[in-house]
Amino acid sequence: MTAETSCDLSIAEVRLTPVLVADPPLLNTQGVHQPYTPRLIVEVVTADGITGLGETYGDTKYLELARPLADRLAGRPVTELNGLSALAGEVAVDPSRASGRVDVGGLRGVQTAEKLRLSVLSAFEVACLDALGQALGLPVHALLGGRVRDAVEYSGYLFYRWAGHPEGVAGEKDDWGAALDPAGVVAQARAFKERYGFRSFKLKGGVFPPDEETAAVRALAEAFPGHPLRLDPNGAWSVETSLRVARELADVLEYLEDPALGTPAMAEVAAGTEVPLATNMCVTTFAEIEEAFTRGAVQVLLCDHHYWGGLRATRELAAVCRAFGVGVSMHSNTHLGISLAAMTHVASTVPDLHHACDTHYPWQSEDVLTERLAFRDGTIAVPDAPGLGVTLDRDRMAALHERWLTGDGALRDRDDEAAMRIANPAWATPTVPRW
Ligand code: GKR
Ligand code: MG
Repeated sequence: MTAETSCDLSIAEVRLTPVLVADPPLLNTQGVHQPYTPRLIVEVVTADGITGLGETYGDTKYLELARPLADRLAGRPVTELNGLSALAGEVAVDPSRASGRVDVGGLRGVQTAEKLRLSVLSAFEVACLDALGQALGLPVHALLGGRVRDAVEYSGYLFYRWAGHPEGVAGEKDDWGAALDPAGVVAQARAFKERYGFRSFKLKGGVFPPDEETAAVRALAEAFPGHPLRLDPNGAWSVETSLRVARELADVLEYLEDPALGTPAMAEVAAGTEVPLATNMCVTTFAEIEEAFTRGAVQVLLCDHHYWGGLRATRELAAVCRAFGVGVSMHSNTHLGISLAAMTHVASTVPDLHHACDTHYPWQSEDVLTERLAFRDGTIAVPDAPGLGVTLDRDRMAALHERWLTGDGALRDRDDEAAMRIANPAWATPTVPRW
């Protein structure tokens, strides 16, 4: 844009498209991933016809908030991001959706009305930044102050998994095979390294008894000497078990992630081990920071720009972490390329990002983009194209939306416990600590 040109950055239209994305049978403390996971694609269209993209959780409780927020945006400029936060705060949340408690199994931390709003807001903020970047001819990272690295490193996110979804459940097939023991986990890590070049690995734990998961991490350490390793049982262990695992794996772990549930338990574990503790569960809101940081419960905070409210909030969080000497990296849940691009832009601007970020992206065989983001040597090159640097493939998005419209309505809300009950009718998400 030259100095003489001007453009109308006011929002003319907001389009919301819920989609169902194929997801493999990945195991966690709650159960197993459904064959399809809901995501929401947000398009913010300016008066000049520029379309910015955002993505967030697509479950009904998020859609219920996204719709009224979308209705309030018409006529507002995409530059008014602080105003956007205020608008999101005005959207009423059905109290039954926000328990204020950590959800059972705790995968998304405490469920408050504010947290649900922030998760929705994040997609609108990213879409506005994408539109603004396109209008100015600048990448999103430039709007956040500029990148301090050319590529963002990601870790290979290993999961115990079945070869396929339970018999009789419709779902997409893949060639990863099962991983249910140390040999299976190592084979999965080898495939991840060959396909994507990952140089560090995280194992999702809380699935098998801790000794089995400890053995899997040992096997990874032997197979990949020098590679940073993490184990994340999503709070499934007692303080005693956490301390035992930390002792047994102290020489190979980069960090132990959410071994026990909640700040008091994490603080007790932290007091008894030199192994750093990371979390994406006990600190998922600004209100939870003071207690956790002053008690030394957490040494690495895994930010998820979805639940912290966007890319600018992620940078604010990184500044708070810096002040307390707490490391920062990125958490992920099932997501598509729009979110991976957003994560990559913001991660590229955080100076003291010393750990490879998490991503589920390799597990997603489908996307709504014309071109998938590609990992090289375990990293994603930071895009310098205007905006997020990604292009929506409308046909692909329409196909995934069609699945949302016509598929099993129960899949519109992710429920790993229900998915597990199909294979094991007696299954109930274990109360924590399980071990
Ligand atoms: O997708 O099964 C999963 C993960 O357990 C995810 O839900 C978690 O939020 O990856 C996440 C984590 O690090 O806890
Ligand atoms: Mg985690």
